[in-house]
Amino acid sequence: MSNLGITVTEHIMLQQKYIPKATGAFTRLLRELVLSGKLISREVNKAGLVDILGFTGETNVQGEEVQKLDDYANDTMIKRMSRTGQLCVMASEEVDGPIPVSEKYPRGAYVMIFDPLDGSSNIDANVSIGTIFSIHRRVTTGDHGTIDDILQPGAKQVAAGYVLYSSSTMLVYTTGQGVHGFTLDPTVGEFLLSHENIRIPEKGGIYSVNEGNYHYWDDRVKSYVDYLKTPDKNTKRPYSSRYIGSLVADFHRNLLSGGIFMYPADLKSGKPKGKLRLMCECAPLAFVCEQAGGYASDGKRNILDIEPTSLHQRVPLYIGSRSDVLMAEKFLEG
Ligand code: AHM
Ligand code: MG
Repeated sequence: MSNLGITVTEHIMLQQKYIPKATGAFTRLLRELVLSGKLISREVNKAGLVDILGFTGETNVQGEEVQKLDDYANDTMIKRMSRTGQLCVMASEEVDGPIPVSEKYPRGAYVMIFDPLDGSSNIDANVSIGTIFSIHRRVTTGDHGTIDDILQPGAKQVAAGYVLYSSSTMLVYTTGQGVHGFTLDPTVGEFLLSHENIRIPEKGGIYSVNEGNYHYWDDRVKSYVDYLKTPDKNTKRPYSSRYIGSLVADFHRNLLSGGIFMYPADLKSGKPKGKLRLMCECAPLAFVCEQAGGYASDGKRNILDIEPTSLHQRVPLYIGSRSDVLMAEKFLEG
């Protein structure tokens, strides 16, 4: 019988039976995450109606202006996830260092890293945005978790996914048993399974990149993008260009349709530098992508194999259909 239509909570509980010695702790954690996604979705949806749009006037650790919805999403994630008693420490794109779990709550065996509202520069224009999350098992043994629990390679993730706030709100997640997508039915307030076992096409026909940065790219990146635009019937080129400028939305479209999303290193700051953050953006999407049959690279190596050295580390990102990302790596070899 098809599972379509079952709620995400039922799905998480069904998945639990595949995890040896599962105690239910992980299930409780994911359930709270689902609720956080619903709360953020509610605020995003009414953003145009109440005085919640606009800047708070503060800058975050990345030097960007913080918007009120970013604040709300960040607070919601921290408060709700702390209460589960399943986390020992957290990290957020919006917060400089590790976020301890309040003394009021017990500490648990997991670590959560998140980008509370990715693509938030798009909020004012009603463009899709998303929450990205990554869960690891803790590796330290003290009372509280530490930065060592956070700085683990993506390959160690036990779960990852995102909530996409768009024409409908979707939750997509993996616990290493494939990738599953749920659409929020606002009439009943439940995420219902709508995309079971998502598989990304081996090769796509879309490339997504901010081509305005072309002149700041390395020649090898330019050659790859030029190649994608050069007509050739055998390899179905030219590819179509699609770029929203909202990572979750760009990634999600390519996950379903096939293609490659890139944020190459550029020379805007004088030295080659990627924009996207390894821990809270690239690694979780890389895990989702790999579980769907795709691949994510920094141009040379698997994103999931990178040993992080700092919490807000940025890396170049090439992610999507396997054969397209492998082709990008080939071009970048030089
Ligand atoms: P954010 O986390 O501050 O919102 O920045 C990340 C966003 C991604 O969603 C998107 O892929 C990228 O920045 C777009 O960058 P650009 O405007 O340089 O193309
Ligand atoms: Mg972000």
